[in-house]
Amino acid sequence: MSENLIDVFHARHQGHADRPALLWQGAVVARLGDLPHHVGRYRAALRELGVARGDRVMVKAENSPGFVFAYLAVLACGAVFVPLNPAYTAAEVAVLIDDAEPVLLIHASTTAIPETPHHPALRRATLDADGTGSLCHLAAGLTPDLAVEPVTAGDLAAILFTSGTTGRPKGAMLTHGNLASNVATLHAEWHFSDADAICHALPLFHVHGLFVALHLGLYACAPLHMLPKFDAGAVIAMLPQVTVFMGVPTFYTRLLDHADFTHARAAPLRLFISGSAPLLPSVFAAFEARTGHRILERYGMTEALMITSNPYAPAARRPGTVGYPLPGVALRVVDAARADLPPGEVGEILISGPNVCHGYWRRAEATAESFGADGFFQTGDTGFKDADGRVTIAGRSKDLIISGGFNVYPAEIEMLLADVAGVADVAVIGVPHPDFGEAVVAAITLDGTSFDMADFQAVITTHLARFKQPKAVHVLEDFPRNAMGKIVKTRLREIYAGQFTA
Ligand code: MCA
Ligand code: AMP
Repeated sequence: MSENLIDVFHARHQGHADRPALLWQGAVVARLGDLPHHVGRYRAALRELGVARGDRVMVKAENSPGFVFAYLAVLACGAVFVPLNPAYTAAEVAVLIDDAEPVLLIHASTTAIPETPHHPALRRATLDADGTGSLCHLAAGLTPDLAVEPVTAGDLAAILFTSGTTGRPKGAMLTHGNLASNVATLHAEWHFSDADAICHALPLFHVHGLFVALHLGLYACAPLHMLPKFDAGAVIAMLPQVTVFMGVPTFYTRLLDHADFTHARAAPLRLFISGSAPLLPSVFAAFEARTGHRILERYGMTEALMITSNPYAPAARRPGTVGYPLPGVALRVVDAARADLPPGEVGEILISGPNVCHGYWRRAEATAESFGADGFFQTGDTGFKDADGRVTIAGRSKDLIISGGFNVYPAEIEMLLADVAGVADVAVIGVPHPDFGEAVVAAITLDGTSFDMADFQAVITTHLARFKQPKAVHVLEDFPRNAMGKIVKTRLREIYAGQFTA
């Protein structure tokens, strides 16, 4: 039997043909019963563009119904979906094309796209949020191809790039089995049903928007009220029509900053979920005081989808913790020798389960490093368990900044900036930020040759997506260093801790 995720969704949609699947700008664009026809047109278009089983299809586009149909069509082809942040620069995309070697690049007509003379076979198509673009036009004129490629649970469904602590992007390989098992688990744990409707304001190019919010709607037969992007006013206006909202902590602080976000507005919802970055207990408390709702915080990562969750019973949700490992997930807290630590002691978090990816695309070494001989995946997060197994994230052993829910790897920026003329040394750190949680800050020293701040800034804007660009740059005489001469980033973080919050 085929284990294509599309077949899983279709089976769940039987008997719900009239239920709205997707709403865009307030209007129903697809019902569950006609979803196969929408997806089938895109599948026919993908086939015309040469996409076959196992091929990578790269998509760099904003949220839109066409994005959803194209994604589902890629899976229906048995091909591999590779989403990219539309904010990436051409330079960032070029590296990922070299790595993933897609047969097709679907992109918004306004987004930065590199020339690719060394990939002559790469086809291109456009997909714009207003429903225009060559892919949409092609699909509209074709007879739906309703076939779904049979695959096994172990076949690749998607590759999602995470920048990696070495500064070189790594593609996490997620299978149909990873995706299907995680959505089934979340559906049960978070008590989803066909009585739900979801406010979807997350970008579709990351796990949170694609594999949590979108998949839950499709799996539960719960209409997805989708927005082009998060906007507090638009979300507040939509709340009377939905039962569930999910987002990154920045969404919650922005809602709380909005005068129209009241107890009455939040009253019809049964569940607010937060993840992708730590939710401050002060935000949890302010949200409860304003709305009476206790936000359900969960923990996940690109390589493993959702890993732990606070309990569904509101009273059992505890701020500052990420709850318990999801059913089927084994979570260990270990010391440097990979020995299990007792409750209360902080160590590295290791996980295994049907949610964990099958390694990194064409990176056998990185895969072997991340999975120990025992098969447990090293998350790069540190934390501890209570006596009853409840997990608290304490920090990260990986050098990572999470800004507004987007990951920024300092090593990538440091490598780039170290090469700028006149720069001797660079350190990139994250410091507290009232809106984004953490903000990127760069500190540099100069080597005494010619240095030009305008050239330096130009390198940043040409090479780095906006969310990775340092929100402050400090030129130092020297760095705080340890006895080995290594830059002490913890000291730098202390020095600039009040940069945005003081
Ligand atoms: C935008 N900017 C940012 C960010 N977003 N800077 C730092 N961090 C960001 N996240 C830039 C903009 O380009 C702009 O620059 C300036 O900051 C202010 O933009 P603003 O209009 O305030 O931003 P926005 O467009 O409203 O976007 C903020 C946002 C967005 C809505 C919070 O960042 C967002 O949707 N974040 C969600 C990310 C997410 O889905 N993560 C899940 C990853 P300028 O003024 O120069 O133009 S999945 C994951 O992590 C795992 C699996 C998990 O557990 O879920
Ligand atoms: P990504 O690589 O974008 O999938 O980001 C995954 C990382 O986000 C995890 O390894 C954690 O460091 C962090 N993260 C996700 N959810 C939470 C949470 N609820 N609390 C703290 N950190 C989180």
